[in-house]
Amino acid sequence: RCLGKERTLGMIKPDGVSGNYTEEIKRIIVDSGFSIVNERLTQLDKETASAFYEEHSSRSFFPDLVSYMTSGPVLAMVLEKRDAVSDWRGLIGPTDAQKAKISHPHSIRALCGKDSQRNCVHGSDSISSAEREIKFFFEDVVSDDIASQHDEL
Ligand code: DGI
Repeated sequence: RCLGKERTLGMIKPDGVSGNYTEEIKRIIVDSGFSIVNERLTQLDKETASAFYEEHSSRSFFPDLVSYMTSGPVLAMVLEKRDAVSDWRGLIGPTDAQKAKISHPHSIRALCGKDSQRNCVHGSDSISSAEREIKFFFEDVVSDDIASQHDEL
């Protein structure tokens, strides 16, 4: 791993995968200077999706968010480059895809997102979130172990 490089978690959400945006998004990722150092296509269940978005568990949209995130497979990717966390957030654009289409027309959410929930892609919002989220998908956290840990919370 080169000095100065950083890693973030990128994810293509169920609408992005089922809408056949995977190849186009990967092209944008590589053309923007990221390396895709690992990837995993997986189906989240209710427990794992709830654990991933735990910080939003008290929000009114949480049940809808969990059913959306479990509606089909997601592609989780470890993305690496200098300033990966903030550069990937910049590339995906604002949370609300409707706003993204106006303010960030070249962003990925403008390309394939629908609204503030079905926004096609995810990106870690800080270096510490990136570490947690990479572990979540790539150190076997998407497994029965974590689901049962979450149940005990
Ligand atoms: O980090 P982001 O994905 O840009 O945004 P976030 O951390 O504030 O929210 C995480 C996800 O929760 C977001 O991608 C979609 C969902 N969400 C956020 N705000 C809303 C929302 N879903 C609905 N339905 N309505 C919201 O206002």
